[in-house]
Formats: sequence, structure tokens, C-alpha cells
Amino acid sequence: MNVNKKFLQQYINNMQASLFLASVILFTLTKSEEHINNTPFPKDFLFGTATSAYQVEGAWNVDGKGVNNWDKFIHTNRSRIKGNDTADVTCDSYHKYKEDVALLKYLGVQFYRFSISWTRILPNGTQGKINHQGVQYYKNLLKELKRNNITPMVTIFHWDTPQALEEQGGWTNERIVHWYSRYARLCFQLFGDDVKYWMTVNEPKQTCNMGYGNGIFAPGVKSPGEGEYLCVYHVVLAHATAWRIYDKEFRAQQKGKVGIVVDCSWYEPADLWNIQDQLASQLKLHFTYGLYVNPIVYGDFPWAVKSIVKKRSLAQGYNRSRLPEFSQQQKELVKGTYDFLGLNYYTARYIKPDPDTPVDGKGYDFDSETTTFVDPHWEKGASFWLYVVPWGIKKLVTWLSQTYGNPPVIITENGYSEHGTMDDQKRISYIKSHLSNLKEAMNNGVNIKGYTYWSLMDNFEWVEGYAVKFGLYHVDFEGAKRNRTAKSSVEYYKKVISTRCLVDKCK
Ligand code: PNW
Repeated sequence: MNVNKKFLQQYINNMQASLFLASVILFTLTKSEEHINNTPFPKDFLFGTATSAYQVEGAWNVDGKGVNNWDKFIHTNRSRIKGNDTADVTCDSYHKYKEDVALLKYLGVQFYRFSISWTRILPNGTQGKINHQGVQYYKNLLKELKRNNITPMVTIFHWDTPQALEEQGGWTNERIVHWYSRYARLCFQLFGDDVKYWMTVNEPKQTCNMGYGNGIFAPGVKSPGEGEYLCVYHVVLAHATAWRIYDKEFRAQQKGKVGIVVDCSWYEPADLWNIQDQLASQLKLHFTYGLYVNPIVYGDFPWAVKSIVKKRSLAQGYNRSRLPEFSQQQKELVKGTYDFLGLNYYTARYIKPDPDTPVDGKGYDFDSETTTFVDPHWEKGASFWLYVVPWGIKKLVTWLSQTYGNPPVIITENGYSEHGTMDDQKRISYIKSHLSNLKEAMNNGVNIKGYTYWSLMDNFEWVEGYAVKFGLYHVDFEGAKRNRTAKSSVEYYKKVISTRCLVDKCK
């Protein structure tokens, strides 16, 4: 070998070595996308888990419960639900609540988020008749939680409108503000001594958009951008009225907090360097979270949402906006009506403007004139809409904190679905990566008070029936006893709660 050749050989060897090193570094870097935060959650940070009445209680016609919109929606057409399932029995928590509390105790959660079934307390929705057996059920549940040192977080309305009120238009009828706020007052009166965290309405977007917009959920009304926006308007007024009632009549004595729960995906600009994509992202966030929260914080719908809906309504031949306007008095009523904000985060989308939006398209699905898509590499859950995007929660809570003046926020839901896996490693990594991103946001100063895993156990997943499972505990829906069995994630979440740490040893 002459000198030159030797040099060349050495050069190639070096190159190979560096290439190898580079790939190692690259591999570690891609892996470190999964980098888990190693700082501990603060001592007063709350960990919990959630369910809702309709999804777990069953006992749909037991002990005087009245019929609600979902009972009616399903019983009149079973094919609306995957597998023709119903929630008539579901987890049977109405009879098995003590067992549920034992599961919570085992997990070591600080709180349990559950909801009250309106027609279990008021069978017709209004005050004519109070169903004392229904009231007793919640008193028993609260007592059992107290005995086990678990804080209740109670949702007053989680989608199950009394059928008697639904037949009068439900959330599209302005009288719902009165019906709902009287029901809320009754809840404060009956249970307020034992409840320090109240959530007025769960995910109004799902009720208004899916219930009255595209009609996929109960009551199955298709009135996009009309009934849909009346619902939005009434939800905000109903929430605010209930908050004012609590503030005036109960707060001094009961010393609790009242908030609302709004679900929102993160909308990532398709091209981060494109200003139009950035605007599309902002607009969609205001359409999703802002539609409910902007009035509650600032006293009105977001300006950008008002102006685009008005522009589109006029172009469609309406003489005013399809989105109702708050009067001056209403603006004053709604402004500032929150003690904390609830956020349900599951997934994310890329977004950009959609120049092909049909001129006559109406409602949440069209009025933002945007289109969304997913990254085909994102991992999927069992729900058709659930793509796993942990960094989205960090971006979303940061946006929320910047947009609304860093209010106290509770993550009221976050969860992963499968089709029936007991060794649910993907759920474990979902929880870990989302909590890690959340902690990073907290370390940057975002005011997060608590985290809720959805759900304590597999349950009735609305139109997806029992095919899709979010539970930490598996439920045997075939067996009369509805046995609950821990999935692997139970031990994982239990450990996170007791150590307040996501890695083997926190800093
Ligand atoms: C929530 N999305 O619904 C509800 O509050 C729960 O009752 C439900 O079981 C749970 O999440 C899982 O679905 C959502 O499209 C439905 O982002 C859809 C979305 C988010 C939440």
C-alpha cells in the first residue's frame, strides 16, 4: 500500500466510524423525543380519574329515574350504537359504587370525577318532583368517598338532558338556562357540603356540535350553525347563571370552586413558517376552546369567530349572524364566572386554511374555513379520532395560559383507548408522555392544578358502545356481575401517584 492508499483507507475507516457514531447520536436523539421529565410533581398537585353517570351507572329505569335524551336516542334506534349496545346496565355502578370506590382507593387517587344524572334527581328535569332515591344514591357515593379520603369532583351535566326538556328543544330552547340553573342550585343545596369542586357542563362542544349540529349524538338533531350555535349561547348563559348562584348563595358557607370543562385538540399549523397556517390554527382554537371560555373570561365570543360567522351568514342570505350576540347585560353576567378551567385533551391535528370551504357550509365544521389532517406516523388508539400526540398537550396548555391570563387549570380528561388489552403498555406510555409534557409546561410557569385519567374503568363509549375501551380497569360486560379487573396501567398510575415522579428517580 503506498502512502496515499493508506491515507485513503484510514480516511474511509474514520468516515465509517463517524457514520456509526452519527447514527448512534441520531438514534438517541429520536429516542429522546420520548425523553421523560425527571422533576417531581408538587405535593399539592392532584391526581385523579373520571367517569360519567350515563356511561357507568346503568339502572336506567331503576328507583324512579326519569328518561333522558340518550335513553330515548338509543331505545328508538338501537343501530345508532356500534354492536346495537345500550347503556341500560353498563358497569352497573348504581349498585356497585362501593366496589368502584375500593378501586379508587387502591389506585391512591386524590380525587374522583363523576357526574350526576339529572333525571335521577329530577325525573322530568324540572322541580315538580324530586326523586329521593336518586338523591340517596349520590349521598351514599359521597359518603363512601369521604370514608376513603377521596375528594369528589362533580360534573353537574355530562350530556344526559332530561327527555321531557329535550322534547321542548333542549339546549336550543332559551328556557334551558332557567331549567339548568335551578337543577344546579338543587345540586349545590343537596350535596354542596361535601363537594368542593363543581364542573357545570362537560364538553359542551360535543353536545352542541354532535347533538344539534351533525346529529351523530343524542338528540340527533341536524341543525349545523343554527341550533348548534343556539346551544353554544345557552350553555354559556347556563354555566354563568349557575356560577353566579353558587357565588351568591353558597360560596361563603360551602367554600367550593366552580368551573366548566371544555374539550379541545391541539391544532398545529401545517407549516410553522406560514402565517396563514398560523392564523388558521389560532382561529380553530378560538372556535373550539374560545367559543365557551372567551365569554367566561372576557365577556364575549372571540372577536375572530364573531366576524367570520357574521361574514359567512350574510353571504348566505341571513340578515344577521347565525351566532347569537350577547346583550350588554349578558356580557356582564358571563364575564369572570370561573374559579378554574377544565381542559379535556386527547389528540391533535395539523391545520391550514381551506379555500374550498363551501359557501353555504354552516357551523363548527365549516365556519372556520380550515381543513385538518394527521401525520400518518402518529400512533392510533382504538377510537377513530384518537391519534397519540403528547407534545400537543404542552402546546395547548401554554396557549391557554397565554390567551386567558394563566388561570388555574385542571386537566379534567386525558386517555387512551384499545379494544381489550390487559397488558396495556401503550396506555402506560400515553399517560407517561402526556404527564411529562404537562410537567414541562408547569416548569415553564403554566398553572396546572391537577390531572385526570379518563377513565377509571371501561364503560359505555357513546356511539362506539363497548367496542372501545378507555379504562384502567377492565370490565366484564358479558358477566352479570360486571367484574372489574386491573390492567397493567393500574400499577403504573398507582406508582406515579405515590412517587409523584415519572422516572425511576426524580431530581
Ligand atoms: C370525551 N375528540 O369525549 C367525553 O367527555 C367522555 O364522555 C368520553 O367517553 C371520552 O371523552 C372519550 O371519548 C370526547 O374528538 C370525544 O377529541 C371526542 C373527542 C374528545 C373527547
